[in-house]
Amino acid sequence: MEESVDVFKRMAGEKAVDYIEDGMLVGLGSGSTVYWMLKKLGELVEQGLNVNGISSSSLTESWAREFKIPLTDFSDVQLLDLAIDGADEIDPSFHLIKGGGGSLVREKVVNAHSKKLIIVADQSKRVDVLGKFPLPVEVLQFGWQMTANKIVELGAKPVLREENGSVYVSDNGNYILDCAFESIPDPENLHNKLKQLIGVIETGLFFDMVDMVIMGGPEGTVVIN
Ligand code: ABF
Repeated sequence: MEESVDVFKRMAGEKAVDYIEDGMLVGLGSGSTVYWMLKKLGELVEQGLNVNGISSSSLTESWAREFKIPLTDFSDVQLLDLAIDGADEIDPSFHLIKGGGGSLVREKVVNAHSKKLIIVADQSKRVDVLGKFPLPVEVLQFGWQMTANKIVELGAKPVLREENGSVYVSDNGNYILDCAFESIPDPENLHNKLKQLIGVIETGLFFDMVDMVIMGGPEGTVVIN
């Protein structure tokens, strides 16, 4: 089972490079599905494809360097042609939960400054209503307990993320609260309420951004737009 999920991620990630054209500025998302996109893109770059990427996490940056994908940053670039990213949950309206890998803020910055966003995922990420996956919310370290209390008032059970026995610190130097809500039928409304709380930097709810979803599953890759 574990093995087939990896195969589905690989199929979706590799398919996404079909949409990358010569000369494009590409937002490079994060996660294990995006890894396969990067690997394939590296092969195309070696064969002469001319692209420049902007990474959404330090791990993505290290993979991009490994695969010799040229990188740039927002000091040089106003708008990307295409961003390709993963997701933790995708609902039928293409609302997303992201941030399981801890890079939600940079992913949102990159995706928001792209003309087009493609999400790559294995089919297990598809849900009817968001919320089974605890919603990652990036918060300021200072006073994070107060921020967590306010999030409880919105109906969640926030848990401070840890990694290898230590508190997890994002690429931006912040903490992440993984917030279990019963379900999230109105992602935009919840996002707006969370963003009003002092101490909340960003939420892992993404909406009105996705143009296409490429999903890997037993039937092969399915492109939904
Ligand atoms: C990133 O990759 C995150 O937003 C998300 O947590 C993760 C998706 O997971 P996967 O590793 O399964 O592709 O885009």
